[in-house]
Amino acid sequence: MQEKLKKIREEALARLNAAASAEEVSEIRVAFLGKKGALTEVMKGMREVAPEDRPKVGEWVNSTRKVIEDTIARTQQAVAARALEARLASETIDVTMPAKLPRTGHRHPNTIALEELERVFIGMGYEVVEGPEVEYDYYNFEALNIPANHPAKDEQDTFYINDKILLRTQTSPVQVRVMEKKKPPIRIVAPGRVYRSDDVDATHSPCFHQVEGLVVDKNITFADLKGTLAQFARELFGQDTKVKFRPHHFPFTEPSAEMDVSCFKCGGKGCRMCKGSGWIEILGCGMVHPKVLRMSGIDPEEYSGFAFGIGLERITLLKYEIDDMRLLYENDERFLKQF
Ligand code: 2U9
Repeated sequence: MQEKLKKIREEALARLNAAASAEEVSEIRVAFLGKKGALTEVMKGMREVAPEDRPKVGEWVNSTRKVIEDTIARTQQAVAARALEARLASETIDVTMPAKLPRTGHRHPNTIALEELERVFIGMGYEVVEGPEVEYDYYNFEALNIPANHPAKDEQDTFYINDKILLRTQTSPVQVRVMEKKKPPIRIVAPGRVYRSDDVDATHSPCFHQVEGLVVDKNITFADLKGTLAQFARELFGQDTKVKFRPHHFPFTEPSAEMDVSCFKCGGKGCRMCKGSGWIEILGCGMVHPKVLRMSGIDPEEYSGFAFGIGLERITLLKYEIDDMRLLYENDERFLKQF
């Protein structure tokens, strides 16, 4: 009997010594101390032991059980400690490693240019207003002194939803809507997407962006227009920038002009940027036509105003010296990440 118990103890201790996980220790407990375990089987055999030997044998069994139980407890602790150690080692954070930088995006060059333009006009007390891209023919043409069959409608051909509704060709309708609703003084810039039935090339796109401005108040003159746009040019292109106004024609302004700025690359001497002329065309402008004021409910006898229109892409291309407008729309990361 003693031999048998010794064998059980040695086997249990050997297996516990080799146990690598809590599950294994638990299996060993069942194998030796469980209901059908090796030691329990020995206990069941006590009936066959002579009564006088029973206390001694009982003592052997109990001491074997105690040794096995104590070893199980120690092994359990050791296995748990080892598991924790392994987990800590695998989850160690090296705080000296450089952090993974999130790939953040940035503003599109057109947006950068637009926000710069807006900043200049906001600084002069203008409000930024936006309006619908799908517009009534009335707001896009009629209210701007471009009636049916006017040749300007051919130059500004667009996409028609039906006879009365179209994709706006300019952001001027936004300003018309403001004039209808608000009494002067009005001082607004209207940025946004506009559409024309144009083929794509290096300087044209069927969808581009404008920033238009409108000022209406008492006693507004061409001098206000010149002063405002000269200041705008200096803020955008540098304090030494000169401006020049060339007479032009727009149906919605009278008189009308185009404004050039002295070339910010060569200072006016003539270079590739200004095609040798020393001047760069920037925008169109003029005094708001009295008919346009009247149609929107503003009395041209009491009020006058000036307006201007800037092609945003043109400013972006000049600012970054980009020679093809298509690059702005292709969303090629190799191009965009440069800004
Ligand atoms: C109202 C009255 C008048 C807006 C104006 C221009 C001149 C102009 C062009 C610039 C480049 C269009 O994108 S472009 O091709 N625009 O030259 N726009 S005056 O005149 C207005 C606007 C609103 C009520």
